Amino acid sequence: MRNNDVRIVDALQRFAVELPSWGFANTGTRFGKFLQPAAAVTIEEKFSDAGHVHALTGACPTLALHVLWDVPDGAGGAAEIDRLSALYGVRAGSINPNLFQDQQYKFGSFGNPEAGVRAAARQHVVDSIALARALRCRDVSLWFADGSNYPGTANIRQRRAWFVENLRASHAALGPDQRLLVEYKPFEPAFYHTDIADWGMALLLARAAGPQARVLVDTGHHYLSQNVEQIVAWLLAEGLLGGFHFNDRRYADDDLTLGSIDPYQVFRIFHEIQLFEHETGGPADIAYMIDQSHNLKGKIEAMIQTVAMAQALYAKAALVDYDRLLRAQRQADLVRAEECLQDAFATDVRPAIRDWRAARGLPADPLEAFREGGYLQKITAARAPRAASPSSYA
Ligand code: RM4
Ligand code: MN
Ligand code: MN
Repeated sequence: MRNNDVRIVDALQRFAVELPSWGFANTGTRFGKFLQPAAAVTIEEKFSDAGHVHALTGACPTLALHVLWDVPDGAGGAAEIDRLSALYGVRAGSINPNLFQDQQYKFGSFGNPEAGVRAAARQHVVDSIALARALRCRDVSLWFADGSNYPGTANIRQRRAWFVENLRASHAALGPDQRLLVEYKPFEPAFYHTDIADWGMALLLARAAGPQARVLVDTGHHYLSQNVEQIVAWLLAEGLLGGFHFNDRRYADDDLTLGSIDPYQVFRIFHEIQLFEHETGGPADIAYMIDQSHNLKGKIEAMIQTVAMAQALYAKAALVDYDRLLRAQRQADLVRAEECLQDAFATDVRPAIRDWRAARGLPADPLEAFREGGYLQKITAARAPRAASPSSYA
């Protein structure tokens, strides 16, 4: 047990997860939005909410920014972001260009048949890289809505070539310490083909882009029942796993709270990563990020719930007995090998996590502390009176 406590503390010490600015704003489904009076509208409010989550959990030092929604002036807005970072105690994290909302992107961005639109998309990415550099952010994270809805309407190979071209040009704009993360998704908003449909396409495009490009795995971007931890293991082996967008799903890209549907899958992903670290003797260089925007749950409450769940599952994965596991695997001792994972997953890590929090001056139960701390009441009073202002997202 003592040994377990040490492993849990080690795991918590090295685990950090990035919050999404859009997770604090009003969002919804394509059918409607249910507005929350406390939802953040301005970038200052998003920093304030993220700072509060970090103050309660100690695990979220960075905030992902969406260029169009948060820093529409690009690098010109960097000074204001720096001011907010200092004020609220969270740094700017990954920078997310927006290549899907402008009217010109109706038929795609990097894959658009019009050269002028492809050039505009490329320029937006280059500008986003400049913004990232001004903010000392390492990762520029690309998600494309590009694709087509009907067979025969798009030249798939030609679009692939345009993607290679634009990704190479974007990569050329990176500073020496920056990375380009390439996200994949097999459906939505395009429903016949998407230009980067799966991890294999993302891997090939990342390789074609250049040595500082990596693949980003959004846990909601797979076909049902796909083995995501196997993809993670392969990307680790290829040295191309750049980061995650965490969320749970039941059917499609549901963006549900992490671990709410299948906590064992998240555990298995963390297990593959920590086993890789154990075997290679060094940390895997991975950006853990949350990509959730709760529509019905309270936004900050759900974000704290997510962070606490991520910490607990990461800590559980740290408890796998590797010597026993690897021996059992070698001997094809199936049940014993499986038990190694199940024992770790079944361990109650909550007491050790509470102790870790207390030792760092954090509330033992961040959700309870949030409910009792008065922050929600304060921001509701301040934000509710103004006209409801839904975000432009989803
Ligand atoms: C996509 C994808 C991206 C996110 C957009 C808004 O489904 O997950 O990461 O930026 O949604
Ligand atoms: Mn995502
Ligand atoms: Mn998504």
